[in-house]
Amino acid sequence: MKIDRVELRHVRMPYVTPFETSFGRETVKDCILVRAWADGLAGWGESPVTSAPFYVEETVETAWPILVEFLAPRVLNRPFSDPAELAAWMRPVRRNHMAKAGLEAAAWDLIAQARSVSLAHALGATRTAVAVGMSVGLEATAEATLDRIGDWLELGYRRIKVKIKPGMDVELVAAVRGRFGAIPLHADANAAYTLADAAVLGALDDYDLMMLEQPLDYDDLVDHAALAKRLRTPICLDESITSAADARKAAEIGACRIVNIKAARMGGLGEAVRCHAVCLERGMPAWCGGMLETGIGRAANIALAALPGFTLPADLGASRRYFHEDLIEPQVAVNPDGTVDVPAAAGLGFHVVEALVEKYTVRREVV
Ligand code: OSB
Ligand code: MG
Repeated sequence: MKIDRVELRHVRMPYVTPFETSFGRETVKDCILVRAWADGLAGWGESPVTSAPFYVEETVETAWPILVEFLAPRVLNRPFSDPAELAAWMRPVRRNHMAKAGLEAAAWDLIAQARSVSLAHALGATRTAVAVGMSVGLEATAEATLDRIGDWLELGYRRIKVKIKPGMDVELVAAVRGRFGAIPLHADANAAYTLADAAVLGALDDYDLMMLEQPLDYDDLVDHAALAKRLRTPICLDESITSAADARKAAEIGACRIVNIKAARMGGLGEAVRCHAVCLERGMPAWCGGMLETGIGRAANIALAALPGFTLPADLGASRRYFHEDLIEPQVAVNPDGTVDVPAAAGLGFHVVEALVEKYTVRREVV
C-alpha cells in the first residue's frame, strides 16, 4: 500500500484526576494523533508526547515539525507491504522516537486492516486477554495514595505500581504493605535517585517489591548495574531502554532483570516487538508500559501486550480511569479478573469516534 496523506492533530483532553510523578504533575493530556490514508483506508496512531520534556526530550512542539518536515515526506507515496519498511525510511532521522512511533502505528493499523487481521495478530500476538495493573500517581499525602490504591484493587487490577520520589518512598511503601498486605506491588522512581541514595533504595528490600522501576538517571545503564549488586529487589528499566539493543546491553551488564516496554519510547511497535524478542530469548520478564494514552494509543498497547513475552501485568487502565470520554468505541474496560480483552476485529479493533477527536483537537495539519 501507499500512504498518500498524513493528518496530524494536537489533541488536549482533561484527565479525570491529575497524575503526579517524581518529574511533575499533569492535569491535561496533550499529544499528537496521526491519521494516515492509503488505498482508501485510514490508519490511526498516537505520539504520546506531552507539553513538557520531562519524561523524554520530545514535546508536542518538537514532534510536530519533525513529523511535518522530515518523517511524513519520507513515507508519503512510497509503496510498502510491511511497516518495517516505513521504519527503515524514518531511521536516518535520529531519535525523535515518539514522533516516529505515531506515524509507524498508523501504518501498522493500515497494514492490519488491509490484511483483515487484528493489530495484535499482525504483531505476532496470540493472547485474547491481557492482565493489567494500575500505575498510581503521587497524591498529596500517603493516606490519599492508599485510598486510591484501595479503589483499584476493588476493581480487580492485578498489581499496583506506586510512584516514589525522595522524601516519599520507604514510608509510602511501608504504609501500602501495612494496609494491603502481600498484594503484587512495585515502585517507580522515574529516575529521581542517584547511587548516593543506595541506602534508601536498599531499605525497600524489606518490602518484597516485584521490582523497582528506573531508580537512577534516564539514560544510565552502568550505575544501575552497580546498584543492582546492592539490592535484592529486581531493577526494571523504563526510560533507559530506548531500543532492543539497549535491552540486550542492559541484560549483558546486569543493569536490570525486567524491562518495561513502551513502543513510543522505542520509536515504534516494530522495535518494541524486537525488544520483546530479546527479553524472551534471555528469559527476562517484560511488561507493557503506558503513557496515559488516549484510546488510540491504548488500543495499540493492548495489541502489543498480547505478545507471549509480556509476562507481567501491563500499565493499562480502563478508559474511564483517565478520561471522561475516550476517543474510541467501545471504551477500554477492565474485566473483574483484572484483564482487558484483546479485540479480534481488523486493525486497532476499536472504532475511532471522529466527533470526539474533533472536539478535543486544538491544531490540525495535513501533509
Ligand atoms: O514512568 O511509566 C511511567 C505515565 C507517563 C509517563 C511515564 C510513566 C507513566 C505511568 C502511567 O506510569 C502509565 C499509564 O497508566 O499509562
Ligand atoms: Mg516508568
